[in-house]
Amino acid sequence: MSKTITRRSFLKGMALTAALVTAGCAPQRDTQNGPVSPKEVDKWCKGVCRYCGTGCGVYAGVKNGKIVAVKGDPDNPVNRGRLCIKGMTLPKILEAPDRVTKPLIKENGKFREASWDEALDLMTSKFKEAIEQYGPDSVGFYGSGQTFAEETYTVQKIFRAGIGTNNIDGNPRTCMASAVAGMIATYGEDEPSGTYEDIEDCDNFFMIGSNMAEAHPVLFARLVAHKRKNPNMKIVVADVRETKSMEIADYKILFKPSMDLTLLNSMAYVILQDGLQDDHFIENHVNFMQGKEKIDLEKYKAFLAPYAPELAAEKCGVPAETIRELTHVLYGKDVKTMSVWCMGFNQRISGVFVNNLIHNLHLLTGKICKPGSTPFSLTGQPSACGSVRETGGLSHILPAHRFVAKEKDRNELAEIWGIDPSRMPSKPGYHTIAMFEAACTGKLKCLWVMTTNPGQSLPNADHYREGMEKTFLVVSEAYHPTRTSELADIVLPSAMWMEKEGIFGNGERRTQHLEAAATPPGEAKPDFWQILEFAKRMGFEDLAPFKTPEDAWKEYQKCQKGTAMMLASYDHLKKAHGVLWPVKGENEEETRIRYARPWDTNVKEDAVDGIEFYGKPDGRAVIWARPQVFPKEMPDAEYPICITTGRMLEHWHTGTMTFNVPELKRIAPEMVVDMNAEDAARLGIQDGDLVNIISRRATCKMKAAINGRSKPQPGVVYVSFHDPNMDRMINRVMLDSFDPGSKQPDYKASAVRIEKA
Ligand SMILES: Nc1nc2c(c(=O)[nH]1)N[C@H]1C(S)=C(S)[C@@H](COP(=O)(O)OP(=O)(O)OC[C@H]3O[C@@H](n4cnc5c(=O)[nH]c(N)nc54)[C@H](O)[C@@H]3O)O[C@H]1N2
Ligand SMILES: Nc1nc2c(c(=O)[nH]1)N[C@H]1C(S)=C(S)[C@@H](COP(=O)(O)OP(=O)(O)OC[C@H]3O[C@@H](n4cnc5c(=O)[nH]c(N)nc54)[C@H](O)[C@@H]3O)O[C@H]1N2
Ligand code: SF4
Ligand SMILES: [Mo]
Repeated sequence: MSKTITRRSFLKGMALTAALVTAGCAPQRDTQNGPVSPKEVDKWCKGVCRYCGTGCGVYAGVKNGKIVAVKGDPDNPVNRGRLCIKGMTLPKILEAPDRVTKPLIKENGKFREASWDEALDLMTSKFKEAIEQYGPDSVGFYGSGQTFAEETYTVQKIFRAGIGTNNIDGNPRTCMASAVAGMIATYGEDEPSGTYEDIEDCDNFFMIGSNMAEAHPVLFARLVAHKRKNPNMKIVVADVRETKSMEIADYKILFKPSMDLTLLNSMAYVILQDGLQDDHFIENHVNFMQGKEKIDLEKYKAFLAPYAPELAAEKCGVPAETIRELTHVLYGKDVKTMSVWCMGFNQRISGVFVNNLIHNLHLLTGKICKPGSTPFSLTGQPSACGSVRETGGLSHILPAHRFVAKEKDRNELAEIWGIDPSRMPSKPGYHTIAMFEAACTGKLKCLWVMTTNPGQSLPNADHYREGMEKTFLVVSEAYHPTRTSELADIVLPSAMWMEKEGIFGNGERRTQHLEAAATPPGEAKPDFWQILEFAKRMGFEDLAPFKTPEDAWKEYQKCQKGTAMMLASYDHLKKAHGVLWPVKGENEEETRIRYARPWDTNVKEDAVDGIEFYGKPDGRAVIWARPQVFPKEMPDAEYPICITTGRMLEHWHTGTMTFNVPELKRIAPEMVVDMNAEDAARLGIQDGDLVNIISRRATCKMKAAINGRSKPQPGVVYVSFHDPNMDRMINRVMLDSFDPGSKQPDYKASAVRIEKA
């Protein structure tokens, strides 16, 4: 379906953005002293919003050791003072009544308060016991893209070089693993070549598998502002449901769930059939691959033949003439195009393949390495890049984009860390699903979970929750109870956001420093402190000789030397409003575009066109021939509907923080299931009726919304996963299939039946 924008719908889109994003200050209510105005604070401390991967700069207003106000940082290029509604209400997450303020130990099924010494002694004795009896791979750590870089860097070092296991994984596996694997397959290096500035530099914009209006609202505001200045620019939004992001689209494309591989291959077909490709770029900067085999352009064309628009149209649900038109609009000659995607691509059984396919379109047309022309993978969490992908926070990667599987990489690290290379475990660790499955089967004896809530966020949740009960579970949390902390044996109370100092790295390679501005409640302690205490008690103090996060950062910087991923120094980061890596020279100058001179000095001086994809041995990026893959669970007679899940503007993931903010809770007090009006009518369901969502795994019960926040196509329903209520906790329903390459779960396609409750 293609639709051209009317003036009225664009204005509606503008009004929407105004509601989503506000500039300026947000005074917060000081619970003791009544409202404070931003002028009355003792000081403003520089930091970053703790929610999404956009990475908006903030100033936190502090009064009597508490954060009582927040304002957007006007000098931060990401947001120039703007914040969305979640950013505006940040201080309220700190003062919540369910903050956990003392360590808790579970005894006979009940939690009791304990001292830090008692909790940490118990924790480390259990870890030591398991390691002694069952070996180092019987313990694990499950972390997050919401930790600080110093935290994950330190903990992964202790687990690998100390305990001797690669059982370090985290929620970016559920989020960014397919984007990482996609980029490594295509460029040999992780993380995007472009930056957010490409939004302002592009002529046309393609959003697919992303709902920026709700998930990256400040970036969406930048896009709307650009469109306002350039009314002729074309915005294409493709999704399996009508989303808020479509309200500003010139082309709204509704395609069949999981059939975007067919759509993108069809667009590649049109590029080559209509001669839109950049022959010089292809000749100099690209290889073609199919499986393990290097192929040529002719063979790639033959691979694409079954995806001709006339053959693809019916399969993906987009008319052939629309596929042709879109391809010309987005990838025609002499237009600068930015394409963005997020979980609609990554959270799929074919996540890596579909990532490759969008890079293909840019590589075929040479729309990369130039301002305004870039494929751009949006990152979800505030520091999935900075704190996990860069520090080595997944079971198969090591700090500074190194790999566990490469002996050279392990040896390099051993040398930097001053340890014998034999201490670096070479056996790959558990990826997320394997880790929680090992808890279910009893192989994983002890698990430390930090800054993530897998008891709610893992698919097939009932199953993995059983595993969490079985294993000795330690949970570092800011709140209690959560759907994970309730299953814990020990809960460690954590300082959060700007109650501690540290570094985040956002989705555009921007490294940013957060000042410690407020005092944590009760005995809550920074996660970094907890990690150092753990190291000390486990006998690995020598591996973490750090007093401050800055000490850890300095050592981490040594790991970056000589790699393509040089980050800025602490001193520089404290002053700057974020710095784009790789930094170069004495002034630590940032890099706007990777793989291209003059920006990226990792590129050889004599590289053709000043472009080199240096992650690959021959400096060439790869165009991959990747076929359509179908989800593991397709709708059938018994479960005829495809359920897809995701997020809404006002809430964050498992809701621990945002349900604590009255303004946000009021707007969306509970999650509902968005349904298509035709489906609802057929099933005798009216707006607001309670319905059962039944899958092969579990049944959830919630209200139906018809013409609600989003309008799914017939045969599709949508639920946000924020609600912790067991009836509405949608991950109980979802299938735990995952991409065989990236091991990222498919949260975007399970089969269900809907019945009026
Ligand atoms: N308000 C808010 N913002 C957030 C977050 C939050 O919890 N709340 N979380 C942050 C995090 S960690 C992340 S990862 C990002 C996620 O940001 P997004 O990926 O933008 O958000 P989602 O809603 O998960 O999914 C995006 C879209 O994928 C679509 N989709 C479903 N099936 C398919 C399919 O087969 N193909 C394609 N192409 N698309 C499909 C969905 O309909 C949905 O609109 O948001 C970040 N920002
Ligand atoms: N159905 C479905 N499920 C999904 C997804 C989906 O699209 N659909 N998306 C997946 C994705 S992309 C992601 S990123 C995950 C996110 O899933 P999770 O990471 O499990 O969700 P969060 O609510 O972000 O969990 C963060 C936890 O850390 C706590 N916390 C906050 N600050 C701190 C701190 O400083 N220290 C400590 N120790 N704790 C802190 C919060 O209270 C919260 O409980 O969900 C995944 N699950
Ligand atoms: S757009 Fe993201 S980073 Fe910016 S204020 Fe909103 S939630 Fe925070
Ligand atoms: Mo995410």
